[in-house]
Formats: sequence, structure tokens, C-alpha cells
Amino acid sequence: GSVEYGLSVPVEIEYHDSIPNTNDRARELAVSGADGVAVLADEQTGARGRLGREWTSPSGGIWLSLVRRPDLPPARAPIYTLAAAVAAAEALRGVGVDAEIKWPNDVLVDGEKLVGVLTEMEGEADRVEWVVVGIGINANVDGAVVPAGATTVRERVGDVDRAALTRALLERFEELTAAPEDVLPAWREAAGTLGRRVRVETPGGEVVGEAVDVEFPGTLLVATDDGERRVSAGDCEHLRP
Ligand code: BT5
Repeated sequence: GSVEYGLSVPVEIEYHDSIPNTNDRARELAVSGADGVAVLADEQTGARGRLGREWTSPSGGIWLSLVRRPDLPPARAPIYTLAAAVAAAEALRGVGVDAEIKWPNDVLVDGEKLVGVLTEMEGEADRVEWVVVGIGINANVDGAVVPAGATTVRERVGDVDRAALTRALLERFEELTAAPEDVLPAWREAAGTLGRRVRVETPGGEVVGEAVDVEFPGTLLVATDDGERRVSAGDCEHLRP
């Protein structure tokens, strides 16, 4: 059912104890015209990462998908995904987790993944019809039940108040998407990628070099031996210096 979260933003929460995955439910709501609805689950049984990968979602996590109908051309939509990573990283820092963003939208602690974001959308060339922003946070979950290379809030700082963390995240997300010019500065502030040596697997091949900056709407600027490269999509790995 619908849950009262005391949100100061126009978002209604639909809560499930267990669901295949919150993104698919959010897509259903999006297709039927919803706006400002967040689907939240304690457990997902068929969750997805990007490119058809699996996303482990045991009970105790924060598995959340938000439906919005922004007045936005699709080319600018990455700003929504970056805003989600910023909102999650800041909310986690607020409970004492040393969170940093790995480009474009993973949140890591000491190099281990704590948060993933999966954005899906539909629309025309000039205007997004709806966007579903799926955010997965390994919150009150044992470190042993997430994949190798992943970590959890429980493992780092102990269990947290999931409702309060979700509220902080949604409120910050709404604030950032209402002021898109604030997203990149906030992203830079929370980023672990900038100044690091990175390897990015892009659809056009591998790019290795120092990550120098992020540009609108979320492009990574990499200084390579052959000059500057701009990367708009791919899997990024932080390399040891
Ligand atoms: C992501 O994909 O990081 C996006 C994850 C989005 C999950 C949210 S939860 C709410 C909503 N409902 C869904 O079904 N999805 C969204 P990607 O960058 O492709 O990373 C996937 C990879 O991360 C997997 O191949 C594993 O290696 C790893 N992984 C799987 N489960 C994980 C977990 N719980 N924590 C950290 N890493 C994980």
C-alpha cells in the first residue's frame, strides 16, 4: 500500500515487502500516467542492473524506483541519473558512511560498491515522456550476502533508519532536479573518480587515463596519452595510482 513518509516533496511512496523488481512496477505506473511516485521494496526477487546484469536484493536493503515526467530532452536525461547518485552519496555521508561516486553513478566505499542506479525512459526525440530512476542501496544487509567487491551500510556503520535515509535521498533528489545547474558541482564534490587514473570500457573501446572533469549532462573528460577524450557511456574502473 501507500506509506506516509512525511516527505516535504511531492512524491508518494508505494511500499512492497517483496516484489520481482521496483523498476518494472514503476514502469507500469509510468505507462499509466503516474508522476512523483516512488516504488519501495524490502526485497526484490528479480532485480536488474544495467545491460541485463543481475542485482542482488535481499531483505533489509533500500530498493527504490522513482517515476518522474520531466520537461527534458532525452539528451539531458543523464543529469537525472547523476542527481540520483549525488542524493544517495550525500544521504549516506549523512549517516557516517564514507561514500564516494564512481562515474557515472555507482556509489563506493573504499572501492567497494554500495549503491547502483538504473535509469530507464521513454519519449520522443525532443521530450522525455517519463523516466524511471532505480536506486539500489545495500543498507541493513550482511556483507556476506552481496557479491564480491560489494559492501553494505551494516558492514560499514551498522544498521540505519531506512525511512529517514530514503526521505533524505528523495528530498535531495527533488531539490537537485529542480535546479539542474546544481547537479554537476554537487557531483564533483561527492566524486571519487576525478583526479584518479581510470579505465573506461566504452561501446567504442577502452579509454585509459586520468579523469579530469565531468561535463554536462554527465560526460567524463579523460586525459589520455593521446590527448583528451570525452566519454558519455561505459563501465569505469578506478585504477591504483
Ligand atoms: C547497477 O548496474 O549498478 C544498477 C543497479 C540498480 C538496482 C536498482 S534496485 C531498484 C531498481 N530495481 C531493479 O531491478 N534495479 C534497480 P550495473 O552497473 O550493471 O552493476 C551490476 C553489477 O553489480 C552486477 O553484475 C554485480 O557484479 C554487481 N552487483 C549485483 N548486486 C549487487 C549489490 N547488491 N551490490 C553491489 N554490487 C552488486
